[in-house]
Amino acid sequence: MRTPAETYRKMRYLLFALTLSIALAACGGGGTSGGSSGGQISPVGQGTPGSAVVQGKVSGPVFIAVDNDTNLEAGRSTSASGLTTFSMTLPTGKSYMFYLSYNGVMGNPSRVFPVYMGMTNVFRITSDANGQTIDLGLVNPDLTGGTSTPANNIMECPGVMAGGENRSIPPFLFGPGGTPFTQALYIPPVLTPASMTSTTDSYDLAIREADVEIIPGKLTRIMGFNGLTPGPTIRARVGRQVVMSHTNGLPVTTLGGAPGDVAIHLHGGHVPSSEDGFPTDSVKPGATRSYTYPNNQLPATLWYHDHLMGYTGPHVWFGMAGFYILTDDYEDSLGLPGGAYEIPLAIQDRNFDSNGKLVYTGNRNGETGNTILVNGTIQPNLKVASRKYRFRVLNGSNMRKYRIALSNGQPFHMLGMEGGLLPAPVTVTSLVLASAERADIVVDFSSLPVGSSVVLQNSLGSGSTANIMRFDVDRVETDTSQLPLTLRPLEKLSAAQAVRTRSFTFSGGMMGMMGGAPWVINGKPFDPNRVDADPKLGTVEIWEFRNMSMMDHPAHLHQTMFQILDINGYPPPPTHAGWKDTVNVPAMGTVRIIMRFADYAGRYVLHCHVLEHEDNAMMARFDVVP
Ligand SMILES: [Cu+2]
Repeated sequence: MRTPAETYRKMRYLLFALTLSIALAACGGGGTSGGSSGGQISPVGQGTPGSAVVQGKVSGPVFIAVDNDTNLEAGRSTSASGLTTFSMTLPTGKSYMFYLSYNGVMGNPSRVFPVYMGMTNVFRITSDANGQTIDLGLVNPDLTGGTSTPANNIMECPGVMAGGENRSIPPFLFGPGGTPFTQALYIPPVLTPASMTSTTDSYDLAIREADVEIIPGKLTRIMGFNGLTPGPTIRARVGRQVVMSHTNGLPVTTLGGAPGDVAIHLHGGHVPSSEDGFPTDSVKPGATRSYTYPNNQLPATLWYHDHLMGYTGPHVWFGMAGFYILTDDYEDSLGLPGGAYEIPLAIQDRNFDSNGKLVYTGNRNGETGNTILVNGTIQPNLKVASRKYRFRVLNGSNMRKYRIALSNGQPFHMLGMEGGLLPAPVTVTSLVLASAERADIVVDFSSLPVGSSVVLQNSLGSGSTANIMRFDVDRVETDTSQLPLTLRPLEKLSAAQAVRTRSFTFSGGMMGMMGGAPWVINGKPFDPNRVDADPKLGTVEIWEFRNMSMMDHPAHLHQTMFQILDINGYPPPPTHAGWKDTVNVPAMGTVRIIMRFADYAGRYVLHCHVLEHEDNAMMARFDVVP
């Protein structure tokens, strides 16, 4: 029996010999955001001590699991040479670190795995002759197949610290009557410029805490642009400059214990480095800062949000995000549904306590909530006419991934994703959106009779996270809008244009050990003073993202839109074949993107858009050099 301190010293001693560390987060079945029982899973209820058996084959001399909270060893298996089967039973409700030492050489980056309680978790760890791990994965339960139940779908697994498992968080709080779809969708106001010149629209925004009614009859403290969440919508035109002037009215310490400093980023904006909201380029409480956006880019659904170093997760969770919709004359000429028939939908998940207070736990695996909001309204309804609508859908969630689909199975039409219009609409019946991804879609309600309803569903969710909002057809209207056969020609970048290929590996870091970073790129935690890539201004490059972990990492690049070359070796689906700024790099998968670094030199960032991964160092600085 070791004391925690003794174990800690033991682990320090072992560290020099580690070639691999795997952080394992025990995934409980008692959570309210998707921990329902299914298949072979036998979840253990909240408050009940459970256990999970971990088995695998390891070729290193030591394999050890350590409780990450107390540094108590949970078990150990030793292999002197060759492959040894290990098996250990771990108490659940904790997170674990696994270490494989091999010949005293530091090797591959670590990986993150959930451990599923009440069942056997089989890992596959194979090293080559040099001791480098060549194969590593969770064999059972199979998280990669298409048949996984919500309980073993990693995106539904909230992790040991996630809000869904926090017993202070009550089950999902519906609106009045305990039923969804009772509140009308909130549509953020379009902000009027404080001043306009022949070239520039200037906006003044006040960032502040505010009490808003999200749950009927209760007040929820948020922090938001003009005290709203989402913030007011900015409508911008290509070629007209926008100046957003933010006055930071937050206290020094704000909600969730986060600092009141902010760094505002226009997500998807092609802007000079000085205007990009670099994570350490912060605006103190009481200060005012203007950001100038040239709008010298293709029209698209952009959004603005806080990007403060280490605190983007809580700042966005508590409300700091808003739409920025960029249009031009050409798009106007297409006759797409507009005005009252063009509606932004920001989908976000949150947890509330029984008093209506937002609860943020800072789960380093990614914060998830058991309550789905659209534009800050819990599972709202929208009264629609029997005609076409254009919805600009944003996954504004910190971590949760959605597969959107309509409950009647009817198709919808994709106009584009983050970077604007595709060459032609793509008709689909469902679409997966990772954090920060957008879908510009047209839904045609004309075949639905007045009085009928259709639900926008999330087929990756279960229970309270399975439904997003409901459309209620309440009138007939003449529809003069168009869904054109073609939209906007696409300049397709080809691999032959690239002057260089760079590789970025996304993986878990030495979580908790020696104060290390939980998430890293190319084995390194974010350092704002270290330049990890230096593409030359005006050139085209290919960047390869390798995900060496069992969680998805939606990779987001600042400065420019990109195109996907391939995902796990396959060309992207037609929906993803246009300009994008975020691409989901699937667990253990590889994605290659291509882009041109035009117009602006200076420092920018590449990062995972699971906000708690980003906050926990999964970010890299790159400098565009003249
Ligand atoms: Cu990530």
